[in-house]
Amino acid sequence: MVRTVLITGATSGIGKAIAYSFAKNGDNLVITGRRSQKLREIQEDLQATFGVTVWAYTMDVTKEEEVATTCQTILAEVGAIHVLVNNAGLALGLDKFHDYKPGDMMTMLDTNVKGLLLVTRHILPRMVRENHGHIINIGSTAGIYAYAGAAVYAATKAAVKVLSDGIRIDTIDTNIKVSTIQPGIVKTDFSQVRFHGDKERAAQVYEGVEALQAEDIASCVLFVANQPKHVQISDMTIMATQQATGFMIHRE
Ligand code: NDP
Ligand code: 8X3
Repeated sequence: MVRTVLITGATSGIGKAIAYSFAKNGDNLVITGRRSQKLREIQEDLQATFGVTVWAYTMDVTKEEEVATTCQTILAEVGAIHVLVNNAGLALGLDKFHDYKPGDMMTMLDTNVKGLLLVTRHILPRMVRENHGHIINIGSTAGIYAYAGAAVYAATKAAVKVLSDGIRIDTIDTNIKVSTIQPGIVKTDFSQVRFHGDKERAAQVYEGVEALQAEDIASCVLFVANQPKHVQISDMTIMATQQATGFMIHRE
């Protein structure tokens, strides 16, 4: 069966790699994110390279009305969503909690938690009505192991894990699956975003360690999504080989 896979935050990094891995698998895609131009470029490339159908919708997951309207439009124009990958997310700053910029704290909460809640709340009811679907939420090892300067980011990712578990309980009498993917250190634009565009500081995060690549996480997501109907992978944690906990990393 050709599935339709909706991905939030598909303009870069892990979300973009997930889009490519599902397209290569022959699935149709709905890609979303705030950067319309990037969405269009990715849409064209995916369609030309893999011959699948790709819809692109600009959607900022922190904007409640925009999420409601866009999700309704997607369900009306595209039809059923078989897999929802809640990937859009970010960390901002790496400061002690008492020094944190309030705006950064709230943006992390709004994106990583409220955004995921809103999108899921709009897409899940039809999955329940039609008794099929798979929600794959991108958490983080930070949701298991808090680390210095990341109290709020870690809390948002712990929330992702607990929300997934709660939704799995609430859909237990359906064929819907809910999975949390918890990556460790992945080399993407994540650190550039975290350090507000400071490329040098971002590069230091990946120095001396062979970090995971976005494609490593994408292949795990595809594996989770490609299990038979009776197999539900609830959680998957993926670390770099020289990583033992969220922030315990051996560097050469
Ligand atoms: P990137 O910065 O490369 O990608 C983040 C994506 O999220 C972009 O596509 C961005 O799209 C989207 N996004 C951010 N804010 C919003 C918003 N308000 N509305 C819609 N989309 C938004 O980082 P990663 O690929 O690394 O991060 C993807 C996910 O993986 C995040 O949830 C992150 O927390 C998680 N993660 C990352 C790890 C890492 O080490 N890199 C490890 C563990 C988890 P746009 O700017 O176009 O809106
Ligand atoms: C993002 C990676 O190392 O900041 O979740 O936890 S890390």
